[in-house]
Amino acid sequence: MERTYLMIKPDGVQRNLIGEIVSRFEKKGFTLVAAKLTILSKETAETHYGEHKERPFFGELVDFITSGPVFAMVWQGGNVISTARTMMGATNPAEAAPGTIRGDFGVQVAMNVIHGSDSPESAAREISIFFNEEELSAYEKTVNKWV
Ligand code: RTP
Ligand code: MG
Repeated sequence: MERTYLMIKPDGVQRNLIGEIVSRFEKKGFTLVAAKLTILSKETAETHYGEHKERPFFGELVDFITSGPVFAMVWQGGNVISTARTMMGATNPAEAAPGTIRGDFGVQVAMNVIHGSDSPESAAREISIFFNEEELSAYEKTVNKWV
């Protein structure tokens, strides 16, 4: 069963969107296997976004993601990595389709509400940055046979 790392960014937490966003993934039929509210250290943020360290916006990205609590989550389900990215919408909320999380709730590219792993390799790497193996609850929901 596939797993992905999703993170509600500081703007989403400040704007009281945790419940709305968790609800979308629950209703879709995915299973939450870990979650916590946490403030990232600069080191953790730089590790998480390491692929962007040469980009001009890297400093702003790290400053923003460490500016307040994030809601870190691991979700499980069939094809969850790419389906979650579809549900999130385009990186720039101005271009994200209505009905997607970024399309419905975002305006600026820097404050685009949510992060999601973009590949199985990223998911494994990112999950291990934020959660220990013991924090991941392995279980099955019987309702999932219907979705
Ligand atoms: P994320 O990693 O946060 O899920 O977003 P993503 O895959 O859709 O986009 P990515 O290319 O990985 O970019 C990471 C984050 O950097 C910010 N960004 N700012 N100022 C800019 O031009 C710019 N471009 C990207 C965004 O907040 C993006 O989510
Ligand atoms: Mg990315």
